[in-house]
Amino acid sequence: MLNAQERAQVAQVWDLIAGHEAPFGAELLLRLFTVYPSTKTYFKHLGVFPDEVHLLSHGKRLLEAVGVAVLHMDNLRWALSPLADLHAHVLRVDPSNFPLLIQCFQVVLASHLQGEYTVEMQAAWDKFLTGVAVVLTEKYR
Ligand code: HNI
Repeated sequence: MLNAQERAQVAQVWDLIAGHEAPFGAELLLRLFTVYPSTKTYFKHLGVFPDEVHLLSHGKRLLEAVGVAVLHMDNLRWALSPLADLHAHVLRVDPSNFPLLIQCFQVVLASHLQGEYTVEMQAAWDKFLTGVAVVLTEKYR
């Protein structure tokens, strides 16, 4: 899926996030819920204005799963299989929500890394996160 250079770029950016999954994940969710309020319908249990504790705890879980995906870039289908089951069969998240999350993810990375986040890194992360989304949504059929 990703070539050697793209893998290196994804790993290089992940090194900056690893260890800070909770704050990065919380910012990602806050952006997602604010920019695309319809995504909040899946998180009704967090209330109309999800508090910071929930954003941090769910954000941490989400980003930790992205970390697992980074470690298993070659075998995403295997590594994310239980999460794919959860999103398709239990949570029933409409697949159209995944590109929205990817877009917010890109904004989080760009706003933190600024000039360090090269166009090549953005392209590599787009390809990588799209691969994650494909795996998380393919069990819908
Ligand atoms: Ni997602 C739960 C990872 C996209 C809605 N999600 C999880 C969990 C992980 C996770 C990890 C926790 C699983 C557990 O507790 O066993 N989600 C991911 C990843 C992506 C993603 C890696 C995409 C890259 N999820 C989305 C999207 C939505 C979404 C796009 C809806 C807009 N996820 C949920 C909901 C839950 C969830 C809802 C359950 C939340 C809860 O509080 O239990």
